[in-house]
Amino acid sequence: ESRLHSLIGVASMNEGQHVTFQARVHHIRPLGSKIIFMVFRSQLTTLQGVLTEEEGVISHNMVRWAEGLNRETIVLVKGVVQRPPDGQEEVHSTRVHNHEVKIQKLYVIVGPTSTLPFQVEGVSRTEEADSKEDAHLPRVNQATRFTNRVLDLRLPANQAIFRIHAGVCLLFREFLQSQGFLEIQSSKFQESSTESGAEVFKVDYFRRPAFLAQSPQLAKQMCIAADMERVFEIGPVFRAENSNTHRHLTEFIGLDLEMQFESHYHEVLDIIDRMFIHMFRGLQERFREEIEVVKVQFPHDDLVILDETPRLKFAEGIGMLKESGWKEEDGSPADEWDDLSTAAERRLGQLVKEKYGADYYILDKFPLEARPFYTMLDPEDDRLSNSFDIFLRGEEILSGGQRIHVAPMLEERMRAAGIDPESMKDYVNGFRWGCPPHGGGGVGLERVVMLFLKLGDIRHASLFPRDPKSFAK
Ligand code: ATP
Ligand code: AMO
Repeated sequence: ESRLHSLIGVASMNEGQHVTFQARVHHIRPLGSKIIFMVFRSQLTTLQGVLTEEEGVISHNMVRWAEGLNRETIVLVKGVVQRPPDGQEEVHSTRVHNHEVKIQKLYVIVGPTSTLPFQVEGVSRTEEADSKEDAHLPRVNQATRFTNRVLDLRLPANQAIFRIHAGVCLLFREFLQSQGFLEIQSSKFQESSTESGAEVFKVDYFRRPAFLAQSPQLAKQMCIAADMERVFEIGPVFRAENSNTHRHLTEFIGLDLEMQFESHYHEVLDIIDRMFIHMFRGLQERFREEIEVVKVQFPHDDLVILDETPRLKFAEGIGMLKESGWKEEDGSPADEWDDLSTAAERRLGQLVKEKYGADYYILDKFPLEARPFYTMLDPEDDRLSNSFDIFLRGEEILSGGQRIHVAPMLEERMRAAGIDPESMKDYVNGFRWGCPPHGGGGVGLERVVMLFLKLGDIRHASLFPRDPKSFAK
């Protein structure tokens, strides 16, 4: 067992306890010539330490030396937990703790050897807090933070975001495993494209062309044709879309699932709905501390999840938009045969929130033309499809639906989309050899994290984000 205490543990200890911990120097503030306050930071936690000159115990030189330490230095601290005098509670914390540490010994483990491009301490508070405290610190723009991402990731809010990021994967996997789904990992080298809308990245595969997978769509369907019944995958997805928006990355993590169903594709939708409820409630219960730390930097209201998720037909959604006075000039045609634009999605999200009070809802029965070739037609109206999108705070987080499982119909739809079935022979053979009725969906992990925490920009939800501007010199 480690002889070190964790900073979060120290923050909840009783007065008088002797502690030893390792942390970064987050902030240093002198009080007169004999006292300095040092704020220590470790992951989500910050805690104040106080070093006081004391005859025969802590020398004047020791205090001066400590005051001169660089921020971000990793130190080993020995001390005693005490209550700060009233009015001297730590003010630089992401969350205020009622205790501080009286520093008895301080050792440097390692410090920065070059000037930091910005100070973590200077960006770890909201705009509001910034204006009150430390107005002297230089403002740091987002670009500087992203080009120095390692330093940026040290922010307590970022530490919390990536725990929640892992939590989304954990809850997705946990729920699907409990429902008998098998976890798969499909190859990212592909022979052809999979999603009609998005562009593919071409790679040189021993001088033959290959493509990076735009989704595990073909592979997960082939697993159903191979009798695996229920599968899911968590893996990278590549899209060569030159979309410089707040919600598009060129590489993101896809949470995909595919399953056989008995009689209706709503069996798939029901599983997906229960999965999301499990995920959002699980995040709210198990990641409370992380959510609060994120809120310090990205203020937001908790997500509202109803016991019964509103399910609307696409045409009903368009009807609500039209009724609210939505016009073509507002961003997209309010037409039941066209896909929704981002602006229309958001407006519809507001309307659903006003009507049902929900931040999370389902839109079913999309127009066939707005969907990829593999989507099953609605047997009652072949201008529609058995497919759905799911929205969180008014933006798309999932696309899914029933797939065409009969070869002749699939081949016809491929030709109509300008795809030669022989160019995707391995895929088409899966159906020629008999495949059960099935459906599934795909979620963008970073979108879920961004919208759940209202981060405003998908880059905040990606460790080292890749977008169309990446690798530019
Ligand atoms: P899909 O699953 O359909 O790919 P998506 O969430 O990736 O969904 P897109 O289909 O790429 O999003 O786009 C959805 C909407 O977002 C489009 O209707 C379009 O209006 C908008 N959009 C996409 N790219 C851009 C862009 N570069 N600039 C502005 N809006 C865009
Ligand atoms: P789709 O193309 O809608 O569907 O993608 C599924 C989900 O992935 C997310 N997403 C993205 N996230 C970040 N950056 C992007 N550029 C990006 N593009 C999409 C969205 C979207 O809802 N094969 C189907 C899924 C299926 O039917 O199973 C597919 O890939 O959250």
